[in-house]
Order: sequence, then C-alpha cells, then structure tokens
Amino acid sequence: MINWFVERGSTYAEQIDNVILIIALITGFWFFLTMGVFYYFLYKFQAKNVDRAMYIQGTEKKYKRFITWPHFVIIAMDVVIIVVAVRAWVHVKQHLPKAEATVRIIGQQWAWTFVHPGPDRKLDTEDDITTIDHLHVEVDKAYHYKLLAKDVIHSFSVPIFRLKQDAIPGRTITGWFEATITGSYDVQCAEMCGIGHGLMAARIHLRKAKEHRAWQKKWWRSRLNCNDGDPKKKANADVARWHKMFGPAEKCQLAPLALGK
Ligand SMILES: [Cu+2]
Repeated sequence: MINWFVERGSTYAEQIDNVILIIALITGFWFFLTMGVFYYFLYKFQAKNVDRAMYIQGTEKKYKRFITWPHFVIIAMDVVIIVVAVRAWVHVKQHLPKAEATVRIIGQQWAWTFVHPGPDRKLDTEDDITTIDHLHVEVDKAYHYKLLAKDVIHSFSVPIFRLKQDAIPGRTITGWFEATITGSYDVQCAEMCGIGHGLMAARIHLRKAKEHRAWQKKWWRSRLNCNDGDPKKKANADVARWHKMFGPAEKCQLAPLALGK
C-alpha cells in the first residue's frame, strides 16, 4: 500500500495536515470547476457550431455578476484558509507549552549536533549527552528545543512531526514538539546551506521512558570506566559519577554474559 502521507508523529502533525488538506480541496475545487467550464465552452463554441461566442467586456451589471459572485465565494473560502492556518501557526509557533525536557540543536556545515539532558532531565549539567546526527527523544513529553546555527542558515526539519524551523547564525530560536509514536525517523536540513547540504540528514529516535533511560545508560556505559561489577578492581571516579547519575542501586558494569559450559 502506498502511504498517502508521511506518518504523523507529533501532537500537532494532524493540525498541519488539515491546513494543507483544506488548501488542496479548495484550490482543487476551483481548478476542476474552471477547467470544466473552459472545456465546455471550447466544445460549445467550436468553429463548426452555429453558436458564436459574444465578446463581453463586463461593463453591464447583468454580466458583472459572473465575476462578482464567484469572487465573493473565493474571498469567503480564503477567510476559511486564513482562520485554519493562523490557528495552526499560533498553536505550533507562538504558544509554548511548559517544557518537560529541553534539547539544544546546532546546525553547521554539514551536520547536526544534539545536546540532550541526561537522567536529571536538565540541560547544561554534568550528565548531558551530546551526539552527532542522532536525536533521542522520549515520547509523550513536551520538549523545548533551542536551535542554533554555527555558520550559515540551516533549517531543522522533522517530517513526521510536520516541524520545520530555520536556524539563524547568532540567534537561539526556541520552539517545541511532543512526540506521539515510537521508532526511528528522518531529520533533514531543509535549507540550501552549501555543497554538502544533501548530506545533512540525521535520525530521530523516539522511545518510551524506560527505553529512553536504557539508551542513556548505554551511552554513559560506553564512556565511563565501569568496574563496580568486578570485586578485584577498585571503584573509581567514573563509577561514582555513574551512581550519582543513575542512583546507587544501578550497576555501572553489566554482569558478564553466562555462556554456559
Ligand atoms: Cu544545512
């Protein structure tokens, strides 16, 4: 089956899709109506027919109504588009729900750097996790993002969220999203930002709280010198750091796999 739309993965994705759908329906209606009238007249007034087309300049009132009435209908439909679009804009770009977590996103030629809060859920603390081209997000949590650009204008685009936001050098742009589905999806730069623009793709990984925490542990395990599982070695500063982050009950070193005899 062909997917008509890219999957929807954020709380506001449906609202954005509805704006696009309403514009497509309204413009589609007028397109088929005007094309229908056009081809009908082509047929009716073709050379071999007796009927001749009149040359009407629209100066008389009785002819003007063919212009003015459709015009009013189009204006009314424009108002519908404006209301739906402005409502979506205010919800997505101008209103900011309370943050349950914040990530920093930095665009540069040609990669994305993501700074995630660690287990304490706070940014700019010791347990932050920095990755290149992989953004890790917990579902059902309102995230704020702080978007920066190091060199030129980039655009942070997450199609499943229906989110696109320019990143401007010298500015920190704050926005938000809340993921609703799990899985790994595309992130792309949506602004021509130089010769490597096409390479500026990344992935977003959406996980439930438990799996998200498991990812945090995996990331830290790979960077710390864990030896609290080995009684022959002395615990070191890295292990202390681990227990500070994940709690005293959480083992830093995984038990060796029992391979059997
Ligand atoms: Cu870019």
